[in-house]
Amino acid sequence: MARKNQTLGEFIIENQSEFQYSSGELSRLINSIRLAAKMVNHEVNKAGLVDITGSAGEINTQGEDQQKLDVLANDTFIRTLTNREIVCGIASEENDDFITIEGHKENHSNKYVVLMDPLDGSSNIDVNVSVGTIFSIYRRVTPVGTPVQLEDFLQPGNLQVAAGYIVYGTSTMLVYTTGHGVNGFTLNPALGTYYLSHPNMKFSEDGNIYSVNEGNYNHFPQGVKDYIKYCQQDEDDRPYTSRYIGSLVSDIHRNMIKGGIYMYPQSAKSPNGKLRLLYECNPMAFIAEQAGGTASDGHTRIMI
Ligand code: AHM
Ligand code: MG
Repeated sequence: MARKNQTLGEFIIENQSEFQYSSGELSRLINSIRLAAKMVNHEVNKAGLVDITGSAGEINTQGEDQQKLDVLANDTFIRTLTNREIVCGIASEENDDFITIEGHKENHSNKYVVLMDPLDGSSNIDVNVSVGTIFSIYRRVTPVGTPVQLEDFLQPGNLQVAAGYIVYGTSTMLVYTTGHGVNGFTLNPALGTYYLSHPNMKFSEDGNIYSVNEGNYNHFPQGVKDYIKYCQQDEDDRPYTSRYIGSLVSDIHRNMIKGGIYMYPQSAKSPNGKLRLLYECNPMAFIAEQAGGTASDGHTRIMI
């Protein structure tokens, strides 16, 4: 039973049994993510004070200019998860290939793989706008004790066992689901402890926000253009309000709390849309559905 203001540590222990495979491993994994998120938060908060903003001078596997903080967040999450020998594999938006963790233990029997976007929206860092981390957790499908394979990572979204995000905003929050609703924890930076501030998060039924990069409007499919015009019409409770940060985690976090829709449709620049299925769409879809919302690619449910 979630109690407001209980710590994330207490919450994890008390709710361990809700998790269908309940071996304690997933709890330890969420604990490691909580630790890495604290370290990344510490670095993000120093942006502007020390030389960590701007480009790292590399292009990542997605063809994008890596920011210094992308690299730092990526290293922090990978190091924390690897050192604790808590997972058997990691795939990151910033790495060309997945990482196999063999472990030092005699019977390295970790069952989970983590997929992550370590610092989403990082182009916003230089201008002091919220960024986030997104993670998605699956049980491996290949035999325990053997090196992970690509198929352990390329699983359909509906097989996720947990997913979450951290938003580094005016305060830092860790929000996650294991398929039993969504809970949000706010970091008290003085104590380094997360407290349950948003139990059982649900999309508001009567939201009036739409979030989309309207700079791409001319290239959107006709159906999307019609929908945007619908949002803008003077009728009933419309026009709706347009809010777009350009930081997926923050945009969805706000829309979940206030009620609204987030869209990244295809455009000339991004014929398949911009968001990545494994690192962004699947985890955010799991959270959205667990919060009473829906997540679609415009035709079908994302979590298939
Ligand atoms: P990133 O993973 O390289 O940071 O890109 C993903 C981000 C999302 O956070 C955001 O919703 C979207 O890209 C914004 O794209 P655009 O600037 O084209 O509107
Ligand atoms: Mg991203």
